Amino acid sequence: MTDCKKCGQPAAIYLTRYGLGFCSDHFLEFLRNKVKKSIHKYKLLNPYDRIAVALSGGKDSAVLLHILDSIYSEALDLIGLHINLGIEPSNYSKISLNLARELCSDLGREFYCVDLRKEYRISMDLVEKKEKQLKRSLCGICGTFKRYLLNKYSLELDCEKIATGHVLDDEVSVLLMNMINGNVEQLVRTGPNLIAKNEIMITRIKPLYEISELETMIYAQFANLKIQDVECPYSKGASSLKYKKLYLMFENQLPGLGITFLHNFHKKILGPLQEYYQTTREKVRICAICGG
Ligand code: Q46
Ligand code: ZN
Repeated sequence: MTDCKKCGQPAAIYLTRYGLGFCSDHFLEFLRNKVKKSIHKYKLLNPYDRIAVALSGGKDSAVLLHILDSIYSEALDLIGLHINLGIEPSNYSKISLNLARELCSDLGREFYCVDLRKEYRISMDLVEKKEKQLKRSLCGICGTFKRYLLNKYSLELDCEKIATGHVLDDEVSVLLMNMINGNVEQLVRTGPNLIAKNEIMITRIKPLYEISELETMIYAQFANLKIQDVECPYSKGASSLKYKKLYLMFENQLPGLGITFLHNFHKKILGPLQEYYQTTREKVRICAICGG
């Protein structure tokens, strides 16, 4: 039996990637410190920022709010922002909303919910019924609604930034997907700190950028967080899930591959790619203006 690296008590978890064991309290501390390091490294936060935290009711965003609240308690003004997507099967949206609201109330943080049905008189249930007539995937449409509404309401709520619960697994699998499909426009817009380019956009930050989904799962369990345990009924067949499986296959063969890929992409590939993208975009714009 392994002991906790910090206190010598029997370890509740052994992390093969680091070769370290921790009791539950010291695992929570270990993960908070990891997030803190990413926040400093990527300059994600300033003291007394007002931050909207996109809360889905699921584990990653719940862990994000819990960690930010634990690290910064008084030093950040945190607001939970939830989008009710109107998904009735398995009571999905109702349960998600209640969990997100409850977490904010437990932590004494402001909570705000935006209802898709009130905004657009549409729900994801209605979108699903029309799926065959649509050219985009359900998750693609849902993602656009969410990005737009999170941006709009975090600005209306006078927030400086919006924090999302994207974890390492999400980032690596999306990078893989965009590289394989040659989506340069998407590739140049990745990273933990997406700074707003104008006043109608808000800066988007990802404090869990270097944290794996397995780590958020363990954190949620050790911190006794109540989280949505039902999968979204419309997630089946989503291509992002297929790329995530592909990534995990690689990661199982070569532990640490994901974080190395992410670091190398940002250190060595992103800069030249952004330069290339700027020059080619400029050419297209010139052609469009002169009609050539
Ligand atoms: S809620 Fe929406 Fe997700 Fe459901 S329809 Fe897809 S994107 S899976 S995170
Ligand atoms: Zn310990």
